[in-house]
Amino acid sequence: GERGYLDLCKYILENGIKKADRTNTGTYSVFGQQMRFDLSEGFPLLTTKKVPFRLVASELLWFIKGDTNIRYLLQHNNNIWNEWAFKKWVESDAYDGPDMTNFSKRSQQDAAFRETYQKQMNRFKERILHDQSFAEKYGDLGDVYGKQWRAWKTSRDETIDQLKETIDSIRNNPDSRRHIVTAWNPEDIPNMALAPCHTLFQFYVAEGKLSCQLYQRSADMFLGVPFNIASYALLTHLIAHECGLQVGEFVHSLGDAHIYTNHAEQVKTQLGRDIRPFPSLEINKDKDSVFVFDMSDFELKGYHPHPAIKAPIAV
Ligand code: THF
Repeated sequence: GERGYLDLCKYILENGIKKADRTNTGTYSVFGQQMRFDLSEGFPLLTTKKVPFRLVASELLWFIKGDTNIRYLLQHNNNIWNEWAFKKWVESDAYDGPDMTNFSKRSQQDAAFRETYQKQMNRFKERILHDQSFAEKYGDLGDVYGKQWRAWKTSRDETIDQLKETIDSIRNNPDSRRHIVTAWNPEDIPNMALAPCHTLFQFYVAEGKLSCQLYQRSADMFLGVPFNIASYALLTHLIAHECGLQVGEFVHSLGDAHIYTNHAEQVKTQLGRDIRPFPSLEINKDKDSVFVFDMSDFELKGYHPHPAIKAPIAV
């Protein structure tokens, strides 16, 4: 449960190795950890800080649709993937605005630059929303999650709908040990804005309950992980709902589990807060397929978290 998450954060702050990373931010890092959440005891949306469920849910629906373009996210007022598309845009030949090299770092350190950056980012968002051909070119993140889940390309030029096949196998052959979806497609990685962090997940059916385990190769404990936990918990609920199963456990296995050095203070604030009961999730009973849900089909009951804690995302 949430205690496991907080204990792991504490363990990483106290025992993590100071390690450089792709984003040049610096992290405290450990390798190989696991958390477990019993989904029958409540929906695991952390309560020691407010986690915006709306953003978790719209991102998951975007994956499920097989969409890889941030336009859908922007239409749902979800900004969590903007930086990665923006990076591709400002590094392209077509971009002729002010220099945006290292925009993430510089905007944290330089107020004048931050203003220029925000102006460019807002223009970028407007164009993605209102200019279809611009959106097709620069809103797309490449062969990221949605593509691999729904339309994995084979060497014989066929596509595999891993998510649909996995749901079918849960229904038709629940005892199978092959209910697996993988986003880690080595051939496609050069064509992704970011290599998949949540790499592979497996479902397990026993005693009428559906469990899910995720292997996450790289885990940003403060910003990403609370989203990832809630996202896979929601996916497990949706598939259980479709397959007529109860929810079991979400098992979260982590590779490089890290806390960015510029999140350490925020984590300490969070560690000082007391845990509250998890909310419960209600799903529209009139819909019976994972592929037809929209935002209005989910309702969280009894979510009373501590306030949000702001932190910069590493790009
Ligand atoms: N990059 C890094 N460095 N960490 C990640 O967790 C991560 N992701 C996705 C892709 N790249 C990543 C993006 N997921 C937030 C949360 C999840 C994200 C990106 C950003 C975030 O900033 N959350 C804020 C709220 C933001 C808002 O209100 O708009 C928060 O306080 O939770 C891992 O999948």
